[in-house]
Amino acid sequence: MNGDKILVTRSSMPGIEEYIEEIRPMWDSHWLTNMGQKHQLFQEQLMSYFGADNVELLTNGHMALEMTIQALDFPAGSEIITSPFTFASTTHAIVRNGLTPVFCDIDDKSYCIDAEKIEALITDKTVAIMPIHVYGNICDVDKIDSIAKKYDLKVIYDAAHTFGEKYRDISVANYGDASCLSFHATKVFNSIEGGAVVYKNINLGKRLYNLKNFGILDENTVVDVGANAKMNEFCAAMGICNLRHIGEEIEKRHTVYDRYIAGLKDIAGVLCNRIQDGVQSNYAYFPIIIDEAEYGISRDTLHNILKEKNIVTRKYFYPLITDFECYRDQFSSADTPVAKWVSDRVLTLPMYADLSIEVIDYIVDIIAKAGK
Ligand code: T4K
Repeated sequence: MNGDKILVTRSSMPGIEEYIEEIRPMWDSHWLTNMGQKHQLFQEQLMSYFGADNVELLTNGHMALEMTIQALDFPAGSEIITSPFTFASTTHAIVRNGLTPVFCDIDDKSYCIDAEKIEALITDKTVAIMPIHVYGNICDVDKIDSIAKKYDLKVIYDAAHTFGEKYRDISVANYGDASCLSFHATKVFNSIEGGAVVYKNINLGKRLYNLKNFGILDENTVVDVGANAKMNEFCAAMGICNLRHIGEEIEKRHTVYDRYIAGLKDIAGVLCNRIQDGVQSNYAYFPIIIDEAEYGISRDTLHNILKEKNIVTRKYFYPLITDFECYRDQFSSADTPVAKWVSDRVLTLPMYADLSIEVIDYIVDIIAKAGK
């Protein structure tokens, strides 16, 4: 270890020459954005990668969520059932569409929505369920699907953490009416900034395409109150390059995951996230839960000890959404006790493809010695 900080993640990048080759044609075409050739090619490559008929590219994962909700045209005052153990984006996407989030608690193993608790929250205003595949753990897609069918609800998955994952040999992006992915710099797969919606209904796609370009249909016709959420050519080119290396990227993360598990599995009070049956994981994050009673010190104390030794961990996801300043007057974290419990104890350790065995062992050693 040298004195450099080890951050919670580090963007994967192709070789610089590879990227330059990919963007070189733009110096001839001068075509930089607005659904150019790279956009088209990246979209086609993703359809093939996901095994999906329909993929719409957007500027980021947040706009994928926000525009999917807008495109579904829910009546004002509608409610969407979601969970509060997530990044700000999920709930903000609902609220920024003028709709009401209804918070369901999470499962204590997968950290995803507890599907058994969804039905009790359905009212005559419920229009959709927006579950999150937290850390790339997969929600109970069968149960959610059957509830959605029974009550005629849409299912919009926040699949921001799932790139490259399969569940029962199907790309995770194919579940629900729509799945929204993030290609942010911090993700397993990045296009610098970027996002996509994988969807089933062709009309949803037409609206998304329109909405991301100000609602413009043609030169003389604007049919919708859209915004600007188009992926530019430089981002699409980065996506094309990174897609060539995604298999190797996930394999390296797998090695990191295995090394952490080997080092941490026997430390009392440190609970590791386990890969679910039937899931081909992308090893997106490495969360641990600190049970202070058994471990001897709190999550926050461990966070600080690691920080003093230049290891920057993050509390994804703390505080709980319902405790955010902008929401705490409207919701209570007491209504989702499991989510609150997890949020108060979780720490995500550094995780990226090139994290060395030496550094992983150093981190494990600190964690092993910090407890009682
Ligand atoms: N839904 C869920 C469940 C999500 O987790 C997210 C995003 C979204 C929706 C929305 O998707 P996007 O609209 O973002 O596509 C980060 C990311 O910005 C965010 O994408 C991600 N979730 C969230 C969990 O983490 P911060 O504020 O923690 O990022 P930041 O800037 O502190 O970066 C973390 C570490 O990553 C840095 O310490 C170093 C490394 N890094 C960061 C950047 C920006 C790099 O290596 N390269 C970089 O360019 O939110």
